[in-house]
Amino acid sequence: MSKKILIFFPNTSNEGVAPLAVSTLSAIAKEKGYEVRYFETSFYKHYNSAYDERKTTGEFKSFKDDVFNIKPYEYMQLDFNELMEDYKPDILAVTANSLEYELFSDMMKVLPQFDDPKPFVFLGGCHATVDPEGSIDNPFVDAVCIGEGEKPWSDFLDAFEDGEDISQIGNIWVKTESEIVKNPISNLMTREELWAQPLDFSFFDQRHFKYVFDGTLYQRASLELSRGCPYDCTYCVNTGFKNMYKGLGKFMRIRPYENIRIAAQDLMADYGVDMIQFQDESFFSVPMRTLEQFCEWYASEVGRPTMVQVRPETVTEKKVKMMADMGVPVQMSIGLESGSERILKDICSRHMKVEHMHSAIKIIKDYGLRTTAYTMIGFPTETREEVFETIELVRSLDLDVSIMSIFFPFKGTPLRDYCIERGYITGDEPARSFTDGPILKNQPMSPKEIMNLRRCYALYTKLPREYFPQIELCEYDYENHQDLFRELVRLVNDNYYKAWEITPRSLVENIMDSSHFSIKF
Ligand code: B12
Ligand code: SF4
Repeated sequence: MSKKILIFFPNTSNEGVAPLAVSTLSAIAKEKGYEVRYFETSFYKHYNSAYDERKTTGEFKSFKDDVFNIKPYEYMQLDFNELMEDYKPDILAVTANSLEYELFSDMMKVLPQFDDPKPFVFLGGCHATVDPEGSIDNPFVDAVCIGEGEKPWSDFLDAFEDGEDISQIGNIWVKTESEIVKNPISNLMTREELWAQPLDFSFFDQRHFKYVFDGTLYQRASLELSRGCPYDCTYCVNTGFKNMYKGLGKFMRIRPYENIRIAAQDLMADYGVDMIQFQDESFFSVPMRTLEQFCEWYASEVGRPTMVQVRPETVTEKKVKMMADMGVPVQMSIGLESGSERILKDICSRHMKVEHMHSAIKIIKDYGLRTTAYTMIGFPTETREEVFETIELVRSLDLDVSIMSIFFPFKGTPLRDYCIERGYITGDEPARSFTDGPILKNQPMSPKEIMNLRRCYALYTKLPREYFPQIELCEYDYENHQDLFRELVRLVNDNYYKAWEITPRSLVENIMDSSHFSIKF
């Protein structure tokens, strides 16, 4: 009988996220003959998530969790326990970033004890990579995978299947009876190896694919054109990954052309995908020839909307024109982070001028592409005046969507070390969402001021200046001005996100398989 795997994604949001890690792990395991099932926590109501918060503060409009069939939070643990008891997996494979790791740990604590043999709990993903020590110390974890998992996972499954020694595999730390074996990190995979395995999207239903873009409902899926990022922003986990992999191969790899063509064709044919989101951290960092080939191919063979993420200083008219010439709707997400050049240079190590951001956004808008920009608040040493430099920058850019997050010093990032050295954090604080309160101590702005400013970000950046006195009332005394706040958010929603609107009826009619949706209309 084949061995059984349960892949577990402890998602902390109600967005239908379809992680590429799940598709990768599952494809490799199934090819080896393992039986694979999947459990995710995405469709149990998570309260106070960043997603909810952004909707109530007017940063974006979303239809998703209003129509998804979301179960009460309390059912999440019950369903997980029941599945674990019924299915009795040999391996529990967990993929988690730092927020999800916290949820995983909490859920394992209330899982009933297993009769021998208990499942082998294998943790991988971003959190295990940036905090392998903390992760392997977790009493529920048997092994962690650091960094890229394709090869270690494959080697592990071969050994596990045959009952062989699993303690000598590169990238894996594993508990044995006497010790914790910490194997070194192997070389990064080459671009040929990295995407060799076709992905398995079979665990994902309509909730993971549906996406509204400019008033139309699409079937969206994710792919990578490249992996790795050439920059070194101090707040970013990628910088930690890059340092970890120093001397172990090329960090930024470009996907072979034929490989991405086939992957996209499969998604369109098998899952009816009509929109592709590229998960590359810095889409315009691929070589010009790759981009030319991409645009030619995407326009002729896919011809559907797409979403990419770009750095301001990689944006040139030539590249944007190529994207626009594809003749499909394109959304460009762009990390601005701050309107203060001091914060950008001295704190974030982003050596760019505010004028770069202006020119990048101007080019993107001139070619009629949609813009979504990301900013942050609560950087170490940031002042209120600097936050207003960010707000003024965003106002002047007239973006389609802009989202502000509260800075959190994730493990593995240089800015975390900076914060610990200066006593701004102890280093023991659990990860928290980008809309939860800040954790840095001894800052020019109090945590309350940061929270209040973030809450009013959409208002400050979208509404005409004559509303500022009213916004200030909401900012300084939210408790007594909640009605006014809701009214101002309604104003933003009604006036700035019109293109996103879609009627519930047409939504339902568009959904091919409505069994996963609760009809509330
Ligand atoms: C695409 C992406 C998203 C997408 C999809 C997320 C997803 N879960 O798939 C969206 C937009 C939804 C998203 C949202 C968020 N994201 Co995000 N995201 C990314 C991004 C850019 C790429 C991830 C990806 O698909 N990589 C490709 C896959 C194949 O790689 P992978 O997931 O790392 O998996 C590999 C290995 O880790 C390993 N592996 C993974 N799991 C397992 C399990 C086992 C058993 C084994 C053996 C191996 C293994 O093998 C895989 C193949 O090599 C990363 C940046 C990055 N470089 O990772 C940030 C990143 C993961 N995101 C981050 C954050 C903070 C978030 C948010 C919390 C932001 C927010 N507050 O809204 C949310 C969380 C939402 C959620 N529930 O997932 C941070 C995480 C930091 C941290 N320490 O936790 C990252 C690292 C960004 C950054 N540079 O700081 N994100
Ligand atoms: S450009 Fe983006 S992905 Fe790259 S290091 Fe900076 S924040 Fe991270």
